[in-house]
Amino acid sequence: MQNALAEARRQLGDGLTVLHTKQYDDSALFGLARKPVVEILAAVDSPAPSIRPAEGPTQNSELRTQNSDVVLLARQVADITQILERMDAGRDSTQPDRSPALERLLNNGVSTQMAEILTQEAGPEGAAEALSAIGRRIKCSGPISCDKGQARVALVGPTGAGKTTTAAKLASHYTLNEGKTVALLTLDTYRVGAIEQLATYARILNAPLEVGMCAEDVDAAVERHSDKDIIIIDTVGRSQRDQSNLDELARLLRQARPTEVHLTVSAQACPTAQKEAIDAFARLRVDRLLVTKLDEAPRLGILVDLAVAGLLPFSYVTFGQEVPDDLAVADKDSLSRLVWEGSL
Ligand SMILES: Nc1nc2c(ncn2[C@@H]2O[C@H](COP(=O)(O)OP(=O)(O)OP(=O)(O)O)[C@@H](O)[C@H]2O)c(=O)[nH]1
Ligand SMILES: [Mg+2]
Repeated sequence: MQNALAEARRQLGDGLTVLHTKQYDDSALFGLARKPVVEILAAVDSPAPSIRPAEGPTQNSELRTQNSDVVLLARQVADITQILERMDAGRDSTQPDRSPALERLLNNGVSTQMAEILTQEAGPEGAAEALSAIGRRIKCSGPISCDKGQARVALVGPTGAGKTTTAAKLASHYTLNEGKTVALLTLDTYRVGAIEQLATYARILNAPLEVGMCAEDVDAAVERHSDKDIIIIDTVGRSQRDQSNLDELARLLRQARPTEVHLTVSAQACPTAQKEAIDAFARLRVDRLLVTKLDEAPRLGILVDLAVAGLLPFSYVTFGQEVPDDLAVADKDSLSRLVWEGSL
């Protein structure tokens, strides 16, 4: 990390602002030649335009003094005119001048830094330009991929994010709408009622439910359902601050050899908790971001910050408690519009 920061400073200068850092193992070559990778997202302020004193053609000191007096007076007049214009427009003169686009993004919950970057890129007014600036930051993975053999799809994330409900939605959708064979595997033997919650859905769908208490259980369950198109793996909710329990979950999950790991975060959680979750759950090799509870979130601008913080593609979004209806495959244009509109 230190080397990477030094390199960033060498390339961008000392005035850089680090927006985001992330460290992970590169799992190229089937994990044989794993090496640590450090990602740094940094911004550099462009230098402020320098104000030059008016250049007079004369060397005469009296004239130079008059010149600088005129410059000073002109600045004061300009300042007063600006204040009067703001008062005319009924705006608070103590607030910095914000473009409508910047104002809108901030109201929608986009972070100040991100909103400024987006409006610099898009210009002050245009919705189309703002939408494409947002869209450039949002990547989507598409739905569960079953093309290359069995998909083993794990949902991990903080407590109460909506993992079990989303596991049920996915299982219902793929069983009822896509005609796939699905097995459910839960690694949540910790929370009271957790197994029963998923068992109810499994019964309705007539899908097998396996419980993985230890590595051997998980191995056996995966083996037993090797003929299924999809195994959906629900996991215990863990706080992003609980490192040792996260390690334990990582060990158990590895045993299931998931082909996709979706970090499930609630759109309604506070931005700091969402970003902490992205950092903490990275050790579980998450490769997709699944955002729940869009219906409950008052300000969806945060989606663009999530996209940049995680550098992960969005997989699905959920927007209600109905199984399986309140689930959709994430789509770049719709997510960009949600950031621009602010809510559903
Ligand atoms: N409004 C709304 N509620 C949701 C959505 N998804 C899940 N919920 C509700 O959120 C609550 C928690 O959902 P669970 O699926 O149990 O969450 P979990 O992540 O499995 O929770 P733990 O296993 O305890 O970590 C339940 O009341 C769900 O009905 C959603 O998209 N919108
Ligand atoms: Mg659960």
